Amino acid sequence: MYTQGLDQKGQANVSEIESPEQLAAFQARIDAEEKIEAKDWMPAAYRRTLIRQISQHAHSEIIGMQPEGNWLTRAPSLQRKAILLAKVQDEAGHGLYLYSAAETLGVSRDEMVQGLLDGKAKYSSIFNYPTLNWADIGAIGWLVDGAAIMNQIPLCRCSYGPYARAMIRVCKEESFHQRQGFDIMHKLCNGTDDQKAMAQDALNRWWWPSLMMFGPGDADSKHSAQSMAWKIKRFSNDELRQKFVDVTVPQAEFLGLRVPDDALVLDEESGHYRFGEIDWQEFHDVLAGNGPCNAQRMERRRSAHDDNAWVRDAARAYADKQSAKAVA
Ligand code: BYC
Repeated sequence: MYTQGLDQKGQANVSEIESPEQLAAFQARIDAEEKIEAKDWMPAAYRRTLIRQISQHAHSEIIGMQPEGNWLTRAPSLQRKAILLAKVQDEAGHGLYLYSAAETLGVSRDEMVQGLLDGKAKYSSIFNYPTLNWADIGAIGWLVDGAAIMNQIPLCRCSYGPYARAMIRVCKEESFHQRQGFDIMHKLCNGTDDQKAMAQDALNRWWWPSLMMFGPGDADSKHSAQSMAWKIKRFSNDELRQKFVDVTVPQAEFLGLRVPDDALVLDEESGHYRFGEIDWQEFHDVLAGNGPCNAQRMERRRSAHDDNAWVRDAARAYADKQSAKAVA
């Protein structure tokens, strides 16, 4: 049996006695590409890793609504506003599927949300950067959703069934998001000189943070080896980052934009782009809460949670009434 809950650091608190035979049988199922389902036996550390990753992923979707929500009232046309509204609603939906997938592992949504509100649980570094103009919405769709797809398509083959299945719909929606972002960039790049300059400025600001989304380099990624052995992750952080650069640089060229990296060069032999050094100090500063918008994002999330307490109270009162009726 396992005990559930989150500890002081927001990590799943799971304890269990595990025999070498159980662990070997579990790894054999993983190696045979069997899906692990919610009621199956699993090592405590596998459960803990999934709760950590899926809840951080869910928090990212929810916090990720803020930079784009900022532009809902300022989108340049009714059509752009409707598209952006649909995209931001999709992100909320992704958060909900992911919280549900994590709940199958024995942690409650309330606990996960509390971990975020208390600042104990992480969310993606990328959402701590500001959206200063409309081109940033294009850059987010193109680069941030583009990076998200690169990372998330392999998660559709994750060994944990509920997470893998949730990711299939998420990825379909992310593909639409990426296309709408590219479409915004394309329009701007084919517009006036000022519009093209806006697109270039947005690329300049979002390029490096998008590369950081993939996480620390493989040598510094403390969870990767185990997560890959468990087939939670199918590719390493650096492999996915390289795939993203290889796909995205030709797209920037097609738009007539310059990727802000003097070291960027196509290695003809390998077919891969070599790129410059990522500023890991900036990444760690953002993770430590010192990015440009960390405080603002958390303050907004906490106030939204408090302002909407009445919705949770009303839903709870309704559910209580319904279950009282069912008993009567
Ligand atoms: N930001 O050992 P590592 C979206 C943390 S949502 C913050 O490599 P792992 C979208 C990492 O958690 C985008 N923290 O870890 C939404 C770990 O910390 P802890 C989110 C990061 O788990 C709306 C430590 O660094 N996507 O796409 O093997 C609109 C060591 O890292 C970051 C997901 O969550 C980061 N960038 O690999 C548009 C996808 N990177 O937990 C778009 C699912 C690393 O030990 N998650 N850290 O305190 C994953 O694939 C993996 O968790 C990661 C990290 C690749 C992110």
